[in-house]
Amino acid sequence: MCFSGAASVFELPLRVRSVLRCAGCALALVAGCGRLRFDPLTRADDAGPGDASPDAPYHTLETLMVPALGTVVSSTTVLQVGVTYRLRASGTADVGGGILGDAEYWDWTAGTPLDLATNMMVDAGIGIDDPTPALTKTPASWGAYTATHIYEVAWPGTGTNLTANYHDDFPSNNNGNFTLEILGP
Ligand SMILES: [Ca+2]
Ligand SMILES: [Ca+2]
Repeated sequence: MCFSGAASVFELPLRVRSVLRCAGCALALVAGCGRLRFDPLTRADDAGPGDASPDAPYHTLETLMVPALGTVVSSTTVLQVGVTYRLRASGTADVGGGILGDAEYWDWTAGTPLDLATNMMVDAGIGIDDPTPALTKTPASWGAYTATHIYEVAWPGTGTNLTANYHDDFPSNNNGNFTLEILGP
C-alpha cells in the first residue's frame, strides 16, 4: 500500500482523516505510487527526419574546392535554419614559395605550425561566410593542428548557401585547392 498507518487514521476526527488522506494521495503521486501520465523517455525518442542531435547520422551533401588563391566560392546547398551541419575542411596547398598550408595552419615543417599569416594581421585559413581576411575569421579556429590536415566544425544553417575562401596576407603566390565538405543529417 502506498498509504501506511491506515488503522490509526480511523481513530482521528473525519476532517483530520480527510486531510491526511489527501496528503497521502499527494505523497503517492510524488513517490511514484500513482501513474503519472508522461514518460520522460519518450521525449528523447521523438527525433524525426532533420533532427540535428549530435549523434544523428551525417553524410556529405556537397564537396567544394576552395582555391588557395583566395577566390570566394559558394555552395549550391542551402543550409536550413534550425539544422546544425558540419563542415569538414581538408587538404593542403602551396601558400607561397612551396610552403604548405591547410585549413587553419601553415609552415608546419619546423614543428611549430603557424596560425597567422606573415604580416601577423591575418588569421591564415579558410573563412566561411567571411570573405575579408583579417586578424579574426569565422570559424575562429578549425581546431588544434593535426597532421591529417582534416578539420571539422559544427555549423548552424542560416537559411541560405554558404561562401568559403582562403585567407592569406598575400594570396597571389598561392597554388592549389583545399577541400570543403558540407555534412548534414
Ligand atoms: Ca601567400
Ligand atoms: Ca589560422
